[in-house]
Amino acid sequence: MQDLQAIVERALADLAAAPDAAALENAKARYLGRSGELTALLKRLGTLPAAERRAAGEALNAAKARLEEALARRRAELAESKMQAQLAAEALDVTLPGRGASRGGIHPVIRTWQRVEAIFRSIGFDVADGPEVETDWYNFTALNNPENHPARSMQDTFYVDLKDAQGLALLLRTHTSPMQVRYARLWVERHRGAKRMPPIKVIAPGRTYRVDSDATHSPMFHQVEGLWIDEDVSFADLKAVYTDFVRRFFETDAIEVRFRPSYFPFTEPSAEIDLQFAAGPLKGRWLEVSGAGQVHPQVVRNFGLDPERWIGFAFGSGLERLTMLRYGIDDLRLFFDGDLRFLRQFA
Ligand code: 2NM
Repeated sequence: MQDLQAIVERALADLAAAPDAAALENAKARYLGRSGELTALLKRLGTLPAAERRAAGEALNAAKARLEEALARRRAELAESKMQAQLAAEALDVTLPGRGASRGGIHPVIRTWQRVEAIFRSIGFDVADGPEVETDWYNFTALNNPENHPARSMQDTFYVDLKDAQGLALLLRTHTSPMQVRYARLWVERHRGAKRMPPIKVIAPGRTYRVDSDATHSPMFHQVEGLWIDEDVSFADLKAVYTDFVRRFFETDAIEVRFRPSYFPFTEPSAEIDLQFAAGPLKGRWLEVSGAGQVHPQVVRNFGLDPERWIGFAFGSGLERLTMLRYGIDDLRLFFDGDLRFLRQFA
């Protein structure tokens, strides 16, 4: 069995040295395969004299067991190093610095929104926001819009294919005044039974929607509406508050403010508010900036208040319009194009 000793040593060396799974399986075939060297010896076992057969058989089986054990060990080694190589190749260095993100900017209309909030907060107004999908009641009825008013038509208003819990139409709010109705009614509710209800002083900035799209109208636009209700709030207060607002908003006292008679269903009397700069590129032209008026008695009633006792004003301004005047922007569409050459100027 000189042969066997040599075969086993060679086989153990080959198996241990196999560089990969394919080489290992080849080495296995050379010794343990159907025409392998050890298999050949096993096949010759039957030709040996009976006296030698037992010892030779034991030696061959022991040799076979050693080779199989060596094969299994090398298989495990190769599998382990393959996995380690894969882990190393797929490793992520989570400590690397990022590739860098560029800094965003605040959209000019949102800058206006923030400015308006800061100014009105500083004179004691609360800021309210709420649903953009409104009920017909809050958006129109509570605001004294007649049932057949054209603003209520499908031509002018985005209706939603859903009804509220009472089966009433839902729509995208066409102004932020429904939020003021919500705010006023909650205010009244909260102070029910109190000795004295504090004044309602609130602005409602936010997105509004109308079926309108051309060079000077977009289907979504931003409004801010203001509301001040107390027992003695007058049109003079409206003039003072709004004049103070535009002077602070445009950062100049060289602005004249003019109130022109107008009509809105939710105010009586109603006015358009115009302003005129005494200097600068817009100097000398009356520019329309807002609608306003004394809140209509029916609307006060819809707030849950007695219009014989409670009185006040409301106004509504477009944030796009205020932004265009403040920065000298001449095309509304620039706000919606997302052109970085435009937007970067405000970042
Ligand atoms: C405007 C013009 C005039 C207004 C009225 C109300 C409310 F809720 F008190 F009835 N909020 N906003 C109003 C008044 C809005 O926008 C051009």
